[in-house]
Amino acid sequence: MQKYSFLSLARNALTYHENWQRAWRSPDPKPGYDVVIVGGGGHGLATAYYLVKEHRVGSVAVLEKGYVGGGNTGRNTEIVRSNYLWDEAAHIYEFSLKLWEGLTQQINFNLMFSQRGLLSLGHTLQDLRDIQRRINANLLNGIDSEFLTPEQIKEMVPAIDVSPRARYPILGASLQRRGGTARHDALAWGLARAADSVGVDVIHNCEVTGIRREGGAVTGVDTSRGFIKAGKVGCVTAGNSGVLASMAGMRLPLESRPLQAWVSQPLKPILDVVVMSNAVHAYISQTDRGELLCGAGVDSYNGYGQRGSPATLEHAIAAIIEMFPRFSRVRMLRQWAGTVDTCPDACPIIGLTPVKGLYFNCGWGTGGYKSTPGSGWVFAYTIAQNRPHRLNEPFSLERFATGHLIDEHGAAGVAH
Ligand code: FAD
Ligand code: PYC
Repeated sequence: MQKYSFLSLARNALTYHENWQRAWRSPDPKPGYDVVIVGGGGHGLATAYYLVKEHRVGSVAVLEKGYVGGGNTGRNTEIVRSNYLWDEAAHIYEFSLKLWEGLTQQINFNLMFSQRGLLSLGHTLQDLRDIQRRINANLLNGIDSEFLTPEQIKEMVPAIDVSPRARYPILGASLQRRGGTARHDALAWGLARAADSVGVDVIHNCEVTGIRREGGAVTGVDTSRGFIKAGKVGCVTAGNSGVLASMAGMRLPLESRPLQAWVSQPLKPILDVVVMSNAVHAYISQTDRGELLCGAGVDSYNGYGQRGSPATLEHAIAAIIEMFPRFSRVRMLRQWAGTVDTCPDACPIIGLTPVKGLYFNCGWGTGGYKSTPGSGWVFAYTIAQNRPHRLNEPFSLERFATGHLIDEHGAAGVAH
């Protein structure tokens, strides 16, 4: 790993970073690769890294139309947890959480992974029943989960209003102590460097514009930098997955919607746990810089614009202020949005397609950041072995024909 002394940092600053060593190369595309991964977000980069590291695939490229992490990976609210309801989902998210627990060391890049704990609040008796059911299901799967009373919540989060007169009275919560946050751009940079270090070509400004096929099998991709031959193609393009699928003559059961977030001006430390409320469509944590980092549910219309509507934003801010009245005078610093790809059952699609050599990993919707390492690991397995791993077998495209849906709307964390 590179080491920088204070002097070298100062010298680089004064020379406008001209001689700053790149963390990963910036190669031109080669004429062909064994595997091409479309999409330089966390999932695509992790897939490429594990393809080489675990499966010794000879030549791999990641093609990114913009810059690494410029999609949802660099726009999310950094929440990592594994407290999903159904076994299939719980297994893959817990597998991912275990990978997170060793990832900083594995890729030798500080991801600022902070298992500060995550509260999911309940405001009605039905919320409490759902919370209790999910806690029981989590415990049966070996996932840490516990119930907190309003008094215990208040002790953990002194800034919150748990009084019965509150507009959204807080009746209880589940707590996953191993849940928390990790810095999202560190994940993108760390995975790009890790993939590069095992020989993956990470290629920026290279938009895939077509997927070529011959006799029902993929032969390569047309890009803004010319045709690139490929034995196999893995598409990991989140909100743009429907567009990629149509290039291969397919339709996926996905909707692309805006999901927005915002941060406040920096404050002194006041909140050292993540607080989510699915029922009021809002959630909040505090970053290491002191900003309150908040988010809303998805906007209720389809679109590819990375913008959210003021109505959704206003609703979520109002809900947060109801729960934390003392934040009412805090100033907002900036707001942004991403385009999330949601499936009807709020679970991803990870697997083979009817086109030989073409694979899709998408549909993570509002919740794929936490699964980045696990998703990359199973997708690399699927591409290398041309069959799903047992962890992603339930998430095949066929489930929309067989009816074996895995309804995780309740655990999705944000409403959609
Ligand atoms: P992306 O990071 O979007 O990467 C896909 C890449 O594909 C993009 O960089 C894009 O430029 C590229 N691409 C698209 N089309 C092409 C093309 N034709 N050619 C080449 N490249 C192409 N999840 C959580 O678990 N916890 C959270 O707290 C959380 N909060 C969120 C908050 C917001 C506001 C948003 C928007 C999302 C949130 N998510 C969260 C969801 C999470 O961010 C995503 O599920 C996850 O980051 C998806 O990663 P990815 O690598 O699949 O996609
Ligand atoms: O999946 O935990 C989640 C989440 C929180 C905010 C957005 N997604």
